[in-house]
Amino acid sequence: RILELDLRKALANEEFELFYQPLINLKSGKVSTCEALLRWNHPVRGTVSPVDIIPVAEDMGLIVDLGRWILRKACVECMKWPGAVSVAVNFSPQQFHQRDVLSEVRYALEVSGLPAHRLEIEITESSLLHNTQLTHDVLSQLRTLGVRISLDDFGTGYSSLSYLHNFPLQKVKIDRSFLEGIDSDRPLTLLRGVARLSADLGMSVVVEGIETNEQLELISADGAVTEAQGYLFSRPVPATRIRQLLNASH
Ligand code: G
Ligand code: G
Ligand code: MN
Ligand code: NA
Repeated sequence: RILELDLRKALANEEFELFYQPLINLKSGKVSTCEALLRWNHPVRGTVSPVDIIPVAEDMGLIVDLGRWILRKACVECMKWPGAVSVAVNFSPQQFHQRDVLSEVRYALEVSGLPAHRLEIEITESSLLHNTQLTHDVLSQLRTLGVRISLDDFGTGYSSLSYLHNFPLQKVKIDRSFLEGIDSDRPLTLLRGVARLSADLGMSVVVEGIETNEQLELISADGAVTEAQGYLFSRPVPATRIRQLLNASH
């Protein structure tokens, strides 16, 4: 387990970096959004994955400060991209439920100059576990601000279809576990059903973890899925690389 002191120092010393992975709009074939993914360039351990960082940062209460840094950095980077490419930022439940989440978001938009409609906030089902008035209020206020909310990793954890219509969400990202075996024998029924339901509820639908052309064809067939993300298009890459990639394709 990572030393907490290390993590605090890392934030002060700017040892964190954001990588970006594109989401492809299936109609236009162009990049619609890039998701920011945290990396830590540890002086001794090398690159540390967010899987090892985020839970520790949550336990020590550092996630709010770290999340603030991530959000601002991602908004600033997005301003350098061509066209109207959006940025998606992952929010941990603690970050989403912090008292002044709305002013955090408003401030990040203000200092970066990024228009609100180019920011997507990715939350997971665990952020919606407490179906309280407060959760609804925060989601509604973010929507009023013009920011879009995306439900990440859908189909893992405590998945409830009721989330899809009980909360004001603009996008659902179907977890890559739904793809397991679809190009061999397992039918696509479940993935297609969730995609169709989400589309009928007025949401954009992303399938994550696309690695092969066969998978891409299978999910594109009935038009419910609007975007795809995965190694087939690009792995997460550093900021300079995503800028080159976007400039070359826009
Ligand atoms: O980039 P990678 O595939 O290693 O990410 C692993 C996990 O870490 C994913 O579930 C992703 O959502 C999460 N993660 C990556 N970056 C961030 C971040 O900036 N904030 C939060 N809360 N989670 C992140
Ligand atoms: O939970 P979240 O969706 O934010 O996690 C994103 C993670 O998924 C990142 O760590 C990223 O590296 C990983 N990822 C992205 N595309 C693919 C893919 O096509 N295949 C696999 N196995 N992992 C992927
Ligand atoms: Mn995500
Ligand atoms: Na995901």
